[in-house]
Amino acid sequence: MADFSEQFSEISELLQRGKAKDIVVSVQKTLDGGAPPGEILEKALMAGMDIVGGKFKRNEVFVPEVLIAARAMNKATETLKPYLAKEGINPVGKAIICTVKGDLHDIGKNLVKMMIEGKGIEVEDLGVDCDTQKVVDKVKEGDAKVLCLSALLTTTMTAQKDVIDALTSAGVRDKVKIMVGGAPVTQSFADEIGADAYTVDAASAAEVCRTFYG
Ligand code: B12
Repeated sequence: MADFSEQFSEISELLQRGKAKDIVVSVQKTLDGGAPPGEILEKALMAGMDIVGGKFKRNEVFVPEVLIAARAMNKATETLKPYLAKEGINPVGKAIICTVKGDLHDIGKNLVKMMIEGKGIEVEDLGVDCDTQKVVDKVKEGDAKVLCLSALLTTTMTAQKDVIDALTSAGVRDKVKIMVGGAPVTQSFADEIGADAYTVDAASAAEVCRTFYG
């Protein structure tokens, strides 16, 4: 088994420094060298973002640095996408995803979207800071079987409950299975707000999502 640890730390470094162009080149080179895409995601990109997260928490870096690291992360995951999403040819069904009202974090959402697409499910992305009413309208109009709600702040995770309550009031709660996630979200919070599923990461989110399509 080849050892890609040097390439992984190079990618992690580039992510931390927010080098969007260089990281794309480095990820592609590492893929061409035979590294498994899932390992690049976990051991290089997520590992790099963890380091940025730690520094952010300790006030060693600030919002602008985190933003450029996030941009590099999104570019790098775009490069990985065709390699991760290999299963689906004919979509087995549709899902909706968004980051809830008041919340601008989209890296986790984008990863969940990508992994679900990899299971052959078409995903409509309503973006970040998504209005609760917009989600309700989409569920009403659409043929989506699953709704995925992402929240990264303790102050916005309650908006996941707002969406569920609004769907219930609109009489369409049972049209969709609702999955919730994001760093502050837990299984017990998911149970408390009446979500159908919670998972801790994108890979298991995709596994669970796929089960809702029979
Ligand atoms: C990047 C980042 C930002 C970037 C976001 C850029 C972007 N395009 O996303 C910017 C700079 C904009 C930002 C801003 C802020 N941030 Co911020 N940010 C982060 C950081 C460093 C990383 C988040 C991330 O992308 N992680 C990597 C991804 C892959 O992980 P993830 O999102 O958790 O997703 C995984 C799982 O949770 C799961 N998942 C995610 N969504 C879903 C959905 C479903 C349905 C399922 C099943 C699973 C699932 O799967 C994913 C992949 O495995 C975190 C620190 C951290 N360690 O989390 C802070 C953090 C989330 N931010 C924080 C804060 C405080 C803020 C600000 C308020 C800072 C400020 N003072 O302005 C603002 C708020 C802006 C807003 N209104 O949203 C705090 C939140 C504290 C709290 N408990 O509420 C954190 C924890 C940092 C800290 N320790 O203080 N931030």
